[in-house]
Amino acid sequence: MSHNAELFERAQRVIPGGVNSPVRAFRSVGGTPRFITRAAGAHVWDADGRRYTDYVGSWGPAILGHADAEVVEAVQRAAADGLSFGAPTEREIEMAELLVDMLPSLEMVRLVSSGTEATMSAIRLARGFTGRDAIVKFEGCYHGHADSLLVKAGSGLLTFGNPSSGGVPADFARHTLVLDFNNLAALEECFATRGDTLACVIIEPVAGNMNLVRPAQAYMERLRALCTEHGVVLIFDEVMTGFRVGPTGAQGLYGITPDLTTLGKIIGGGMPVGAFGGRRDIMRQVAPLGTVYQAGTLSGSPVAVAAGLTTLRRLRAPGFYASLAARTTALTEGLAAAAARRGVAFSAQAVGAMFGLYFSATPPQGFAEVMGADRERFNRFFHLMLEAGHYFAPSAFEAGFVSAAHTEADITATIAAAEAAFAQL
Ligand code: HOZ
Repeated sequence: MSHNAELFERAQRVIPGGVNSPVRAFRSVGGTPRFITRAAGAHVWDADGRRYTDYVGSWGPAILGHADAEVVEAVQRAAADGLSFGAPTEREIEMAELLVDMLPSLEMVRLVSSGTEATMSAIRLARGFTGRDAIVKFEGCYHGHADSLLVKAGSGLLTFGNPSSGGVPADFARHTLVLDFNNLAALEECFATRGDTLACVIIEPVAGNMNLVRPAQAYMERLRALCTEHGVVLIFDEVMTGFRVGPTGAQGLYGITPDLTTLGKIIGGGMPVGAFGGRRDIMRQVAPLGTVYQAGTLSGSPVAVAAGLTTLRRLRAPGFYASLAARTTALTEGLAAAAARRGVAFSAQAVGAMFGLYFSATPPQGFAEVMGADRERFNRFFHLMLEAGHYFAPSAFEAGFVSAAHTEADITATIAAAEAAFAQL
């Protein structure tokens, strides 16, 4: 039995499903999860000593590559001075100042410990600010696992949602309306009938939890206009896209200014950090200034903030994003060309350093099209690539990530392996 299989068996005796986050269990693709023992640059190693070129990158944070020397050193130095104080530190101010400087829509920001905390808090804040209860999210967008966000569409276009998880009271889901991503008619109808009762709309501006789905520019512009018209707080969940699709996230890429933004992943440089921030008048409602309560013992952890600060500063190097985007596009174009040579219906696209792979002739525009792609083929492709030493997300519904540590040789080797895999599908 392989070490990975032994560890999986052992893990399942004491951890639900053997994992601390469901997608890691490989349920979607089948087979045995790889237990990672170490990572460096663009590579991870598993318990059997096998090396993989990694396109998960800790689901986004590893934009500089794994175990970047400067980030690791910053963490070690911070840790030597104490792990956590439950009191403010100067480094938190530096982090907030840097975020406000890097992202023009942020006037004030609060640090938390995860993306889930960030979105949950942003929604409470939007409700507190507007005095309204109803919120809008989009089918296929994921914003962490807070109760009001684990909701799927109801029976009709404008009926409130149903829980998508056990343990979520139907009464909570009742306040969440779920719309179809990129569907302009549904958006117009929603605002025409309920616009003045909505506290907020929360959206992944480039959806990264139903594979990768790009928004239509006109759709995003109309969404912004409708929110302004009806006094609805527009929340961009940039936990995944923030500092990933470009230096100013998806909001910079599409030229849309949200009222609030949630961040995570990259801003922690691999350590647990999240943040929510935006308009000063809204952020001033957060306790202790305002009535909206939010708190955390480990919020602004000095060690995590050290990792995040070091990472964010490195992203400001001239040409950083251009070269990262070029490498990501080289991957997606190379994969698409390899599939075409092998006659496989496949498409791929990159947005900055984030990408989507689809076993369908063209990239999907929304949730229904994502669901229509050939999942069985993806699963076979995933396992062939894994066997060949290339680690993609273990689900057809996740986006992929390229880091600054991926070399041209890494990308070329992945494309060559993919061509061999396509030939076997
Ligand atoms: N939230 C991630 C999927 N989009 C999974 C995180 C994990 O399993 O580490």
